[in-house]
Amino acid sequence: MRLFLNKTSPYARMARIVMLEKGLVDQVELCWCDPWSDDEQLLRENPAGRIPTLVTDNGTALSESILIAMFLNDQQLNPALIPDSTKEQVLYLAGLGQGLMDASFTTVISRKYLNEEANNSILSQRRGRAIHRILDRLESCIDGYAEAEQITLGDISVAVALEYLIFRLPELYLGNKYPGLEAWRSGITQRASFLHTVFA
Ligand SMILES: N[C@@H](CCC(=O)N[C@@H](CS)C(=O)NCC(=O)O)C(=O)O
Repeated sequence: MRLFLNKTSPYARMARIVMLEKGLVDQVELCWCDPWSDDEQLLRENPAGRIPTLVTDNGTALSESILIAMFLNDQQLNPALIPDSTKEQVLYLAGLGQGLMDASFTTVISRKYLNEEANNSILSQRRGRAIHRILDRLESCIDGYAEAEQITLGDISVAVALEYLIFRLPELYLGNKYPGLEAWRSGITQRASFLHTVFA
C-alpha cells in the first residue's frame, strides 16, 4: 500500500497513527507530497487532490481519513481500534474528533487564503463556537488515560484534533480550562505512534 501525506495535515496524521498502531508499517510506503501545489502523482491517484490518500495493493485509491482508518483497521484483527463491545462510544468520540478537526482546519485555511471580512463571517464565528462546544463536551466525557488500555479510533481522532488545535490555534485551547482533557491528551500523546508523527 502507499499513503500520500504531509507533516502538517491532521487527517494524514490520523491515518498514519492508525497504520502505526495496527503494526502495518512494513506494508505501507509513505509518499510525502504537497497537496497544495497540485502534486502530479497525488492528482493521478485522487482527483480531489487531498491527503490522506491510500492506494491499496489492488491499486484502489481510498480517500477520507475516517474511511482509510476503517480500511486499515480491517487489514488485521488485532489490535481492534473499533472493538464490537464499545463500538457506539468509539464512533461517538471519533465523530467529535473529526468535528473538531474540521472546524479547526477550516479556520486555519480560511485565515490563510481568505480576507479579513471572510474570517469574521457568520460561518467563521459558527466554527469558533463549535470548537468551544466540542472542547466542553470532551471535557465532560473523556475518561482518564491508562497506558495499558487499548487505544481506539475515537481516542486517535480526538487526540490528533487536540494536537492540531495546539499546533495551529493555541489561543483557542486553554489547557487550564479543560484539566481532564489536558491530562488525557498529555498521557495519550506519549505513545510511540504520536511521538513518531509530531506536526512539523
Ligand atoms: N475530509 C477529508 C479532509 C482532507 C483534507 O482536507 N486534506 C487537506 C490537507 S489537511 C488537503 O489535502 N487539502 C488540499 C486541498 O484541499 O486542495 C479527510 O478526512 O481526509
